[in-house]
Amino acid sequence: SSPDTEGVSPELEKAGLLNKTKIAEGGRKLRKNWNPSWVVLVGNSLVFFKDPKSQNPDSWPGNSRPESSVDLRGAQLQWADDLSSRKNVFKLRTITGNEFLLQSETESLIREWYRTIQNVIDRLVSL
Ligand code: I3P
Repeated sequence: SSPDTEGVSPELEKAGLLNKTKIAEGGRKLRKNWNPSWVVLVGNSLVFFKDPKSQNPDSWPGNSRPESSVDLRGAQLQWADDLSSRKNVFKLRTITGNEFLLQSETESLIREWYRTIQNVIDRLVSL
């Protein structure tokens, strides 16, 4: 890591490949566009990458920077199989009204993501 960031990288909690689509921006509905995304839960944020190789914060901003990131403070999670023809889908809504669907073919995997993100959201409420 560079001298600038050494020792200040927040703890990496979880990382993996999920299917993602953004469905609303500031409360305004968007057209779905599902894509695989490398998702990293780090500190209070969920960070999305196109490149699965750059999950390590020490490499930011290396050859592959995050595509976007989401502040989990005040965010809401809910299962959303009603919002997609896909199975194993949940919706993440940010406090700013951005909405994402996250999906995996593997039920155990998506349940683990849900649980872990919900834990972070709950932890932030009590801070
Ligand atoms: C959408 C695309 C999405 C689908 C969405 C379609 O069509 O097929 O994959 O969402 O369904 O509208 P287009 O490519 O023409 O935009 P799911 O895969 O989540 O079902 P929806 O409109 O019912 O959300």
